[in-house]
Amino acid sequence: MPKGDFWNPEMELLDRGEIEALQMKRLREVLERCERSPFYREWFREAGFYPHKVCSLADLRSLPPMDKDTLRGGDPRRFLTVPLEDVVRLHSSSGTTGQATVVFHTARDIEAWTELVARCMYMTGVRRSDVFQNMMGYGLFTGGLGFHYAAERIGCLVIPAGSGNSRRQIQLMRDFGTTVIHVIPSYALYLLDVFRELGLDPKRDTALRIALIGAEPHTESLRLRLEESYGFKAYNSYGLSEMSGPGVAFECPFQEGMHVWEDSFILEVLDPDSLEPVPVGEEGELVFTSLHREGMPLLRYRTRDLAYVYPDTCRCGRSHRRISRIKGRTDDMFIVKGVNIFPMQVERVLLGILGVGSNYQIVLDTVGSRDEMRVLVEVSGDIWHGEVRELNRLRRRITEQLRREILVTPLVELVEPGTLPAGEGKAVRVVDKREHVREE
Ligand code: DLL
Repeated sequence: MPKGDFWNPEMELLDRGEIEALQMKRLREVLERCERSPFYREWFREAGFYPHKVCSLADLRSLPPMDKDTLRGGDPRRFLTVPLEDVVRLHSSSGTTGQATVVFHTARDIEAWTELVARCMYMTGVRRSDVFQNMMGYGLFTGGLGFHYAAERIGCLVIPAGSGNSRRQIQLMRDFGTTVIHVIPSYALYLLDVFRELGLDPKRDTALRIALIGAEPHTESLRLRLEESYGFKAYNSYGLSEMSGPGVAFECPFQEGMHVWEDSFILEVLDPDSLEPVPVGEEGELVFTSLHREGMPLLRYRTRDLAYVYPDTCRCGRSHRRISRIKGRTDDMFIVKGVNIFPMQVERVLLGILGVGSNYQIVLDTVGSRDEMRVLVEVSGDIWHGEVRELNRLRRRITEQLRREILVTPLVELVEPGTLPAGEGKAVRVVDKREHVREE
């Protein structure tokens, strides 16, 4: 039961020594469990890794880290450490089938995840008297259901609004006195325009007091702009579907970095090239080991996300270490409207379409306050010099096939062969001019 300012004081108030002892105990259990999975048995054998010999967290480092490609390479059921009958749900990373990674959950996994997200929400001040409007997509994406269950666990009145449908979102907020929203930051920014169009001022015309924002990179200036315009406090929320989803790291009321729940995850910050730990305070790739997942534990999972660990302890009294905002990624994935997209998905679609030439570029921009994704596509010479009707048909076909693949509708512009930059070194496939992801 929650006490005072803490949802789970027993876990939240562990000191460093206690956290590390608990991690070691849980790690041993996880490693033992992993030996039931065909994938891990093979992974351990290939690496010459003997789980029962692990006596310290440092010993875990003799196991090579894994990444999205490890997960994608074959049947995801081979990671299971329980019979399939014990699995009650699957989720996958936002994005689409080609790139999605599937994660299986048992009932106990869902329970542990719910508790973690409830802990995050409660930490920011969400209480049972709140009206919580969940403006994130429900479904395979973990943002919707992850928060839904947690908010119900706290006892909020939950409005499962889902994403999109801006006018209705605003109507719901006003009709039911929404006090807390869960929203993608770029969408929260866009919604301000809709408030304006309706002649409304969110500060005056809503009861909003807290926003939980995450699932995509954003800057401190974006947060401040949202806080100022809406009159709420906005808390950064980090997670990834491979580590269950949201609830991995979250800001406390001091809003200085996100606490990683180290009773549930082992955090490593590694140099992405050497895979050696970087000194505290230095930026590196976040690598997580899940400690509470029973169905499909993941060991040393490379997130590709870059951040650093704060050297000092937080004034809030929690010793769980804090990570900075996500500074970028080591791969070329980008996120538009909360959806993870790889340039290679775009390329695959383009190259499968007759009439598409040899070069393309993805340009991301902020228009008004919304993300805009443009795909510039060189077409073949005969199409370019042919009929306008054919060009329009090709543009529609590309748009539709891209939408199906990446779940976002881009603006497709067809350009003359030879007009896009090419030839010098690596192709620049993505030009990101968006305000909310640029470093301030
Ligand atoms: O985005 C889980 C989530 C849902 C987190 C709702 C927060 C709120 P995926 O779809 O698997 O899961 O995408 C994970 O999104 O590796 C980061 O690159 C990025 N990301 C998530 N949260 C943040 C954040 C969910 N607060 C990928 N800041 C991660 C920056 C974020 N990037």
